[in-house]
Amino acid sequence: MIKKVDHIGIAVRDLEEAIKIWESLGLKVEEIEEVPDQKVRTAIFHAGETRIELLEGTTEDSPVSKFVEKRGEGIHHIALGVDNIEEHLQKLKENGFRLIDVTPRIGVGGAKIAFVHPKSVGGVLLELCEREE
Ligand code: CMX
Repeated sequence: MIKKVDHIGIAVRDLEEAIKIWESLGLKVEEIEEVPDQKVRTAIFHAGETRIELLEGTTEDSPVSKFVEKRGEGIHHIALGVDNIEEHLQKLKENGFRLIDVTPRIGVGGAKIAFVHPKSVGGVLLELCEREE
């Protein structure tokens, strides 16, 4: 089951500068976490129930650094919260979606995550995310 939009991922050049912008909007940063496996540093906010993750690449070859170089800062991905990520990945695969991750990895906050290629989702990088609530 798809439960909700788990979060919106926003690619930024400089995490501290981006935090200032989002705090000026009236949100409060809750946590800053580095995820070496994804080569990102992330700052987590909540706007009501909606989680927002600012993402800064930590290496030149980070997917986020490459995105910012090529397309500039902005919305990087949308994550759908699901209850059984392996089952969802299997369904998407059967329906012809191009999976970036065939098996889930561990992402921000210890969630199980997997990405689906934007070329098969109408230009949107989609993340599936299963987390303990
Ligand atoms: N949203 C929409 N389109 C995107 C995109 C994004 N985030 N990133 C790349 N694209 C587009 C590119 O513009 C390109 O389109 P064109 O061919 O029309 O120019 C196409 O997808 C392929 O891009 P590419 O530059 O050839 O491929 P990359 O080497 O940049 O890889 C992607 C793109 C999506 C496969 C790679 O970024 C990836 O594997 N992402 C998943 C992991 C990830 O993003 N981790 C960081 C976040 C981690 C977290 O939140 O925990």
